[in-house]
Amino acid sequence: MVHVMIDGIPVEVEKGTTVLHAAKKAGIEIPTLCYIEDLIPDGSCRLCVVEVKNNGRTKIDTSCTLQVSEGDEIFTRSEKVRQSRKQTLDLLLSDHNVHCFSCEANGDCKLQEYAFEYGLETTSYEGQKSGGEVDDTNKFFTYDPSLCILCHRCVNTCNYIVGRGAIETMERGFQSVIGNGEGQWKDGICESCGNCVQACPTGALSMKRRKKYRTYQVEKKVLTTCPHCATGCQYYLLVKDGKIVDTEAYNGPSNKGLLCVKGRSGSFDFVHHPSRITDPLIKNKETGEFEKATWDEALDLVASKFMEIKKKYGSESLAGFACSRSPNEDIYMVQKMVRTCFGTNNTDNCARVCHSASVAGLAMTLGSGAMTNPIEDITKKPDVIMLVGSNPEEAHPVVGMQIRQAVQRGCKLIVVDPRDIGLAKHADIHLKLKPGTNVAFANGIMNVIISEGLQDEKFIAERTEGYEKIKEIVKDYTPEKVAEICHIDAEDLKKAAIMYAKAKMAPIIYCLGVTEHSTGTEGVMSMSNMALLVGKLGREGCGVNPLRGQNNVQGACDMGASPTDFPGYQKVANPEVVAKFEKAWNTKLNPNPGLHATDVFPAAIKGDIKGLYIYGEDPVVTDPDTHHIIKALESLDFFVIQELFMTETAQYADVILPGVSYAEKEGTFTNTERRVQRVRKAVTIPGNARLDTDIIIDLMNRMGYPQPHLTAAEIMDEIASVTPSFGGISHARLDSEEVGGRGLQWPCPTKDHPGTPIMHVGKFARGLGWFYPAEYVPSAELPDEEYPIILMTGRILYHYTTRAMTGKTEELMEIEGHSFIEINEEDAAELGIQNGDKVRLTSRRGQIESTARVGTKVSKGESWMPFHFPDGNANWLTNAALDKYARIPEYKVCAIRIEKA
Ligand SMILES: Nc1nc2c(c(=O)[nH]1)N[C@H]1C(S)=C(S)[C@@H](COP(=O)(O)OP(=O)(O)OC[C@H]3O[C@@H](n4cnc5c(=O)[nH]c(N)nc54)[C@H](O)[C@@H]3O)O[C@H]1N2
Ligand SMILES: Nc1nc2c(c(=O)[nH]1)N[C@H]1C(S)=C(S)[C@@H](COP(=O)(O)OP(=O)(O)OC[C@H]3O[C@@H](n4cnc5c(=O)[nH]c(N)nc54)[C@H](O)[C@@H]3O)O[C@H]1N2
Ligand code: SF4
Ligand code: SF4
Ligand code: SF4
Ligand SMILES: [Mo]
Repeated sequence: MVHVMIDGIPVEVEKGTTVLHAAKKAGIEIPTLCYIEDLIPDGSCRLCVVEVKNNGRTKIDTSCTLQVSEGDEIFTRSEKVRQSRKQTLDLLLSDHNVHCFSCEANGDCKLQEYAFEYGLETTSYEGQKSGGEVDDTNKFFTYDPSLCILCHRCVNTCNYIVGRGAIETMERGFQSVIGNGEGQWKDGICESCGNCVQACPTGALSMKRRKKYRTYQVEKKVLTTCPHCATGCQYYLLVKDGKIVDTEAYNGPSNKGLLCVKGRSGSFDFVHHPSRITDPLIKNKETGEFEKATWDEALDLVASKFMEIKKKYGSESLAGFACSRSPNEDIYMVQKMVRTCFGTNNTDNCARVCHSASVAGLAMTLGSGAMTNPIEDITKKPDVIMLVGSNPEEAHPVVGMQIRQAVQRGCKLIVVDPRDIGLAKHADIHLKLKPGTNVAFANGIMNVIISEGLQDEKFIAERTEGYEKIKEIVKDYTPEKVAEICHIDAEDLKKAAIMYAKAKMAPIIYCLGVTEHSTGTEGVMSMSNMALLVGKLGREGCGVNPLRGQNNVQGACDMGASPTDFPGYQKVANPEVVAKFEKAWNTKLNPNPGLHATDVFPAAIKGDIKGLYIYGEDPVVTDPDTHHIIKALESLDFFVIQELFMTETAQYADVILPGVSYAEKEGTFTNTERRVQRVRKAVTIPGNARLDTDIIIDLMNRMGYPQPHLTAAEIMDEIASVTPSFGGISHARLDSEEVGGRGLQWPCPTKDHPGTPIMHVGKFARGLGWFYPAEYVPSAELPDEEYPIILMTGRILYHYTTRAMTGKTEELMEIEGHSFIEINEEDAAELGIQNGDKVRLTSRRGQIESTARVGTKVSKGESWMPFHFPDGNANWLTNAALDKYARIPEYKVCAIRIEKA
């Protein structure tokens, strides 16, 4: 420890601490312009200088670089210091276009703030300002060199925090400017995340939307959770005149002050979009047109129709799905309505088509289907990361940024993905395996680990079961055999196995490339098999980590929107559980597990399901084999959807009930780390739309279940009372100083429990970890002469699922607005297809047109396309083959034919 005096205050800090940090500890703020926490100091702005006296010597130095020495007497505001800072600011202003009144950053500029503080109105230096051309080629922001003080915060942020390296300091004539090397901003690899803009202390980098407001006009800033992916980034919504005008990243536990382009720029246009449905709509049976109705008309019709169907065909002829984009409180009420009023367990959520294989698989092998370790833990600590079938740079971009930071820090990266995803470039080993062969790959890894003697015998003996069987099975999966099945190099497989096994800390991070297969659950269990074998579970920097998809899909599963589970994974099949909920909800409940969402559609075609309630999903766009989904919806007697927009699916509804978006209500989302975080109301409800929970509660009452009206906070109290793992969670606690904006990670059984960051420490949730004996089984539909190419599907950075929300942000549509298909150059050559050509794609189920992107991103015989775009949606082609355990469809593999259109 070192002892120093700062402005007369004695401070004790660790050796190696900078003066800047020591001052902070003493509660003294030193002005900085270029400094970024956690990075090696740039020391370029020189504003943070301090005066230090020690052993009779005095010096002026930058506090961000200078480390404290025993006995230092430090002055942060002496006359010398003030003069030095004034001089620095004077110089900065000499080359700064001081037009503060018309500058968008007026009132939100550190240079302006410090100039005021140090009494500078203009510069004392005469002469020409260097200026330079404004670069406004980025869709969302502008760079104005005449306002740039070359502090490098933007470059350092992009290089070392975002890890993208899209910009640099360049010499242009006599002057340095910031930009993308040779061309303009748009020509580089910038992903428009805007983190550099938020880091800029002046107006040099400025969001274009700031033209529409000034900081002092912002009437409130509301801290909330991003409504897109399950990273759970925290940010403020900035509200002016009752409308959201901007966002500002908050230093949340999973996002560390970062956002991706969708969170920063694609999360509020949709809220105020004119296409929002704001009145209940009933379809006129004769004209087929929707007509506005009153709430009483609509709710009476919905309640009476469902009760009529129940009377005529029985409870099991009804089903209701919950929306994984909506808060826990909403989802809890939806499943409660289905169970208490419909009288069935036919309830589900989009996890069915997403990570149901994780929920089922990890519950079987470990006892809990959730991500085992927090994001910070698996990106800051490990020495190896194994990334399987996950494209976090696009699908969980703020996790992707943290993985890029890990690689920069020296962490090794193994990427197991059929495509050259962005992170493959940063990987030490990229196993570009054939789609649908994950189980063979994992068995191959285990074969190598065992033949090298790298398995953790102690862990296996003390904490697992089933080892002998899996050992027998993987004997057959020699590197050579696996190399042949997976189309990879046997040596690379060996290297990857050894790298993973020998690592001190190594998490497996995986996503839909593992789950969305007809053998998805076995794929997931193969992930836990690998981790069990080397004892990399239940401890720091390790684990088996499914990156959950939707902002609240973890929550939707936790809240019991599941045909087999009540809230908190309490089983419908257990009569004691049913009895418990009968008591809590004061009604008789159906003891039979329900149908999975993917089985509900075929059941509707068969006539077994007659009435369907969908709360915020768009299966016509997102479920596999669109023809069969439309046929199912058309087969229903009565179909109701509760939505924000007139989606493709909504068009098939008999009644549309307008709900509200995340920015218009209170509640909670649970991110992929099992972290329950607050969603807060920023703006008022538009038109005649109503709170989703109020709609559900009114319906419950009209269907004969006496459900009192509850606020979101009161609903959470009810959830806590029936869900042991949520026992300690309440809105009041989440808002409290104790929790400090960090959310609570379940299991959190009691009000004084701090939450559980890492699962399975010391003991698995199921007792012993189970090695599942998985054999490789090929995908359901393999290429043949007629349909010779494998089609994989997935997502891109700029759009989110159906684009219901991101599609309302024009700039995102301008960046990527159309369907495309990635084709290997050899296949393209054989087919006479060139980059940019229109192509016709045909599978056994349908035909669409799209545009070819020819290259080597996918291997020969394989192709890939997103499902975001209506002008050629992959789901007309995909195969509804289902996994036997989780009933998840095989979105990642089907066979198609490609022709020039
Ligand atoms: N921008 C954006 N982000 C999103 C979403 C979005 O729509 N847009 N959706 C959210 C949702 S709902 C989810 S579930 C997540 C999904 O996130 P991810 O699962 O990361 O995204 P995908 O693009 O579906 O697929 C991931 C990768 O799997 C690879 N893959 C395909 N087949 C195989 C295989 O057989 N084996 C292996 N090892 N890999 C394979 C693909 O090449 C792809 O790179 O993203 C969430 N985040
Ligand atoms: N080919 C292919 N298809 C896929 C996938 C794939 O990889 N390939 N991935 C699958 C995956 S992982 C998923 S998760 C699904 C997603 O499929 P969906 O869940 O169908 O897609 P979303 O676009 O998220 O639909 C959410 C809807 O809810 C509405 N909504 C949002 N918030 C609220 C709210 O608070 N209240 C109300 N009432 N409505 C709200 C939105 O307007 C939107 O229309 O797609 C699947 N489809
Ligand atoms: S927007 Fe993001 S990717 Fe683009 S330059 Fe700025 S930090 Fe880098
Ligand atoms: S653009 Fe902003 S952050 Fe970047 S160097 Fe210039 S002033 Fe600093
Ligand atoms: S990473 Fe996900 S949660 Fe974070 S801002 Fe982007 S879309 Fe939102
Ligand atoms: Mo998903």
